[in-house]
Amino acid sequence: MAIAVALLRGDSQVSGVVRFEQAAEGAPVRVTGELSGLTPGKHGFHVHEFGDNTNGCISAGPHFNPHNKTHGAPEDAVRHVGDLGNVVVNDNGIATVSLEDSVISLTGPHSIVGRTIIVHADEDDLGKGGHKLSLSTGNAGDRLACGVIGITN
Ligand SMILES: [Cu+2]
Ligand SMILES: [Zn+2]
Repeated sequence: MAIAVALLRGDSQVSGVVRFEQAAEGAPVRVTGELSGLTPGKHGFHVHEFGDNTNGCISAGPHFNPHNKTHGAPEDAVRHVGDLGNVVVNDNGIATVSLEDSVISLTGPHSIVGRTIIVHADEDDLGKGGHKLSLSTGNAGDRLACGVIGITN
């Protein structure tokens, strides 16, 4: 069992904690947690390439994309490894994160450990919005909060 955690913070009031659990190498990663301070609705949620927040969330670089694919939905065959879709925020500004993903990993070439998880200002269009940014970022807008993913127990 591998477990990792990230504390998300940013320039805004948005914050949260996200946990990642993987029973064994090759098993799906269970992602759970809670984010607060967001506007109600959908917000893009991705793993970005770098574990660097020195200049805020922008230092985390682009979506984690080791295979040079275009942006997509978590269930798409063509997606970035880091594409986790959207979180859904309720009327109290809270998003309860609960998802499972079989592409990200906590070990090996798809490892997200030492990279950054980001929640965005806008909805990720999952590559289907027809915007010039749809196939790179899902046009998800500003980076509201981010945190480096680190191993824990
Ligand atoms: Cu992102
Ligand atoms: Zn992406």
